[in-house]
Amino acid sequence: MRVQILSVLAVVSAAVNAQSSTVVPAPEVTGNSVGTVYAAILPEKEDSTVRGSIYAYPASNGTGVRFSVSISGLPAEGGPFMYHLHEKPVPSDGNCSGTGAHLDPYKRGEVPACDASMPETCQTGDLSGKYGNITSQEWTQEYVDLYSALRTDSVAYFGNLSVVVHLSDKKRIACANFTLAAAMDPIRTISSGFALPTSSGVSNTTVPSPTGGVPISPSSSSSSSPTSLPESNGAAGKFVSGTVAIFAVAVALVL
Ligand SMILES: *[C@@H]1O[C@H](CO)[C@@H](O)[C@H](O)[C@H]1NC(C)=O
Ligand SMILES: *[C@@H]1O[C@H](CO)[C@@H](O)[C@H](O)[C@H]1NC(C)=O
Ligand SMILES: *[C@@H]1O[C@H](CO)[C@@H](O)[C@H](O)[C@H]1NC(C)=O
Ligand SMILES: *[C@@H]1O[C@H](CO)[C@@H](O)[C@H](O)[C@H]1NC(C)=O
Ligand SMILES: *[C@@H]1O[C@H](CO)[C@@H](O)[C@H](O)[C@H]1NC(C)=O
Ligand SMILES: *[C@@H]1O[C@H](CO)[C@@H](O)[C@H](O)[C@H]1NC(C)=O
Ligand SMILES: [Cu+2]
Repeated sequence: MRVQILSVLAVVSAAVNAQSSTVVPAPEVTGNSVGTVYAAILPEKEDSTVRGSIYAYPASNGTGVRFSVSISGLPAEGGPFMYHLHEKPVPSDGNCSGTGAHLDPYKRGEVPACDASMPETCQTGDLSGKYGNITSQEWTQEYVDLYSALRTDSVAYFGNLSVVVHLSDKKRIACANFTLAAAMDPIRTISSGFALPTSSGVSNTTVPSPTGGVPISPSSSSSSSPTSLPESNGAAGKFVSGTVAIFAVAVALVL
């Protein structure tokens, strides 16, 4: 009996150890090529100078998501700043506490800390852990994260979630929902667009507005691009909600 109990304990403790020391790597998310552009635009609050946006595009080869980060007005003290995809949207009152924890669909947890040399082992939403903290008051950066999804059928989908910017002590200083900025429409071909903020030429004057247009990356801005973007997110948003409404009516009729 004692031997049995001991061996059960050994198995349990081995399992616990395995769980805490082995991080299951996140899979790369393929099939992001067709779809949509999402944007998180930090709200302009009177009591904060922080402004900016994070655009999320399907990676050009379909694997992962290309993030374009542009943030300005960060405080002189309190850095380096961290930012993450969080697991819940921002409540309507704008309180960043309501966004919950980091997006962590594979339940890796907070510890051990993300090792940027093995980004697949980090929490999916830990963008600053994987690609670096924000170390100045103005920041632009672009990168592809292979583990994020714009496909709604992936657990790593964040298009209806949020991004949160933190001080070094984790205090939440800004947050925004991601929203659909444009649905890519292969039929229409509009080649005009904003230039993306680039890593050279940091600017605090122009943050692309979600209603003013959609920035198009240097790599996809040529007129031969097979994809295109409608002029305003209003149209895309109406189209989507219209589709949802039709679907809801259809469901109602069936039921
Ligand atoms: C897609 O491009 C990324 C770099 O942006 C690369 O790491 C990845 O292996 C590529 N995937 C495929 C399937 O080609
Ligand atoms: C964020 O999105 C959620 C869900 O769509 C919505 O309820 C909430 O009001 C939005 N938050 C803000 C600050 O717009
Ligand atoms: C934000 O929400 C948290 C709890 O979620 C609460 O403790 C805090 O007082 C709220 N802040 C404001 C400004 O309402
Ligand atoms: C976001 O969308 C996904 C896929 O449609 C869904 O499973 C998830 O519940 C949604 N999350 C929130 C917070 O709305
Ligand atoms: C980012 O800053 C936090 C807080 O200061 C720190 O714990 C973390 O190690 C930093 N991450 C990187 C990748 O430098
Ligand atoms: C941009 O930043 C520079 C220096 O950081 C400042 O002098 C300038 O007034 C800022 N412009 C705007 C529009 O905030
Ligand atoms: Cu966070």
